[in-house]
Amino acid sequence: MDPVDVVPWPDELSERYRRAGHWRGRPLGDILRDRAREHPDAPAVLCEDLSWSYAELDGRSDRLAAGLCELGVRPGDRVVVQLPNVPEFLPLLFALFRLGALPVLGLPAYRASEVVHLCRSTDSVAYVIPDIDPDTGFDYRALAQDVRARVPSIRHVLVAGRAGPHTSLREVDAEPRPLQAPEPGDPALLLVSGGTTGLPKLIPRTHDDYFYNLRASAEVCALNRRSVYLAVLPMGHNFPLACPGVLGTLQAGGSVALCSSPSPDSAFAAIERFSVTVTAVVPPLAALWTQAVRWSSADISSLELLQVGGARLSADTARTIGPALGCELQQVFGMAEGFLSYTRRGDDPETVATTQGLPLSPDDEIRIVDESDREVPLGAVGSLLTRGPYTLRGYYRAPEHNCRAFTADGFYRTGDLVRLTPEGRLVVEGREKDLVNRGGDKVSADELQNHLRAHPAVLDAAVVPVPDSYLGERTCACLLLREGYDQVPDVAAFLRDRGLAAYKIPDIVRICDSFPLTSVGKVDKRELARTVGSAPSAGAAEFRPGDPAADARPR
Ligand code: OOB
Repeated sequence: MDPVDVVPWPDELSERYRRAGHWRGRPLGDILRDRAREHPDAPAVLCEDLSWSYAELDGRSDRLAAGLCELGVRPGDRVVVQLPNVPEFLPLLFALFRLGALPVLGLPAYRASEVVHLCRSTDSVAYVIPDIDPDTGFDYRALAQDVRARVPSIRHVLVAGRAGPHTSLREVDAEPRPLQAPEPGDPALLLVSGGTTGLPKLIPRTHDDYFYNLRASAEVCALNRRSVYLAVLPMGHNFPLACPGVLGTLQAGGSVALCSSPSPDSAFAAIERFSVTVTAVVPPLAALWTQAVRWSSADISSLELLQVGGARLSADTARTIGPALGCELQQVFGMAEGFLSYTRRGDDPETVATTQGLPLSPDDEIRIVDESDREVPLGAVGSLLTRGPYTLRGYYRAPEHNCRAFTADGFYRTGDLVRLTPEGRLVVEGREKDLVNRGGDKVSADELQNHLRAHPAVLDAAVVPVPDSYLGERTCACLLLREGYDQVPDVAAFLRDRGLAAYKIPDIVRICDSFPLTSVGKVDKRELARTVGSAPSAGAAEFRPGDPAADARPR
């Protein structure tokens, strides 16, 4: 990897993290190696009628690594992976880790706009997809044809399923061969940032830092060989992947069960069938499950721990979760960039309901500051800055953005507003970054505004969150129209045609005469959000995303 692509930790901190035993100098591919040696026959992956032992998952990963090598995938190459929670995801990840090639993890909801950006900004050599989304009928193979035509670096499209014009992932198979292990300080994967900029930034996570992230998370959650983790959220996201998620579970020697839909029916059936002990969801799903359990006949008594994170969980909802689902609740505040904060097992229920817990690592350094980067008094609300053994030091290939996103001494500006309780626990109070958090799905205002401004009728656009009882926030696009236009009824179709993921399509479109401005002449988003949230406009046109996969709202 070109050294200008990633920003390393300074030597003195690296040394500290090694001495503390956080960084152990082992590549992520070893997670599986150790467990396959210790208990080869234990179940590693469970999905419908399929069950793969550790030995089987290990062997499949080696064969796939060799197959990818034959295709010409080399150490340091990038491979965009856009898979739902299918078993093939896991051997693919381990194959790439072992090869030293970097998975670039996209979400299943991404469409051409997002995927082309991921492929182009990383010069990826391959793109891995499912065939068809069984719920919506969406054909990823057609998307891949479009992507391939637009991104010349993509030499292979690999399909988990029926390949159509592309290559079947099953055919990527060869006799295992010795491979040069990657350096533990090298990036192992690229995660997508929730993002506040026009195009999402990529987050390099090293073998050392991610291994620590998932191992320490597994310890906090007390995972062990008897743990059965259900992947409900898409595994391309940091939370279900490594907090502790599927990788943390495998590291602990437990079993990973996969569920393709987060609906209560599917998830509860999977919990019963596989005797799931732990899973992770976003707040709207936690609320939905808490309601749905009353009408469900499924036996979910095996569930010990429900992790909830990704967006604000109200204390009222939090208090109902444990009693309704018969399990312990854990709040998780985290980010793909690294920093994680967990309530701890055994914390009293009020602490779990009202705080986001303690930082994961004793070496997480946090500062809570005002607009001038001065620390606020203890207990006051301020912006969270952080650095530590698993928090990035710079986005991938983004030197200019990095100057703004980090302090001179390497603290990451999270964009979250937090305070500390007298016991030192974190409470997330709000956000200063310009995005809409739609129940855990992040919509960058800047990215959406740029798409909206491309519409012939749109002179300017300002995207703000509006409160929503189910998702927490919904997306409102405020538009100024060009002369001669008084409506834009086709906004949703326009955005979909531009290849935007369905969850980014505004929930509400509002035509405005002007935008409120700050004293320095910028659009005053806070004021705009306040007026939009408080008074429905007579002229407001309302849109629902056309893609039912876009949100889990019961209709
Ligand atoms: C997780 O990661 P991202 O990268 O999709 O989003 C990070 C942002 C945070 O900066 C914060 O604004 C928000 O999502 N957030 C929360 C939250 N957890 C995340 N806001 C309020 N309360 C929470 N509990 O969302 C993520 C990554 C790993 C674990 C959990 C969540």
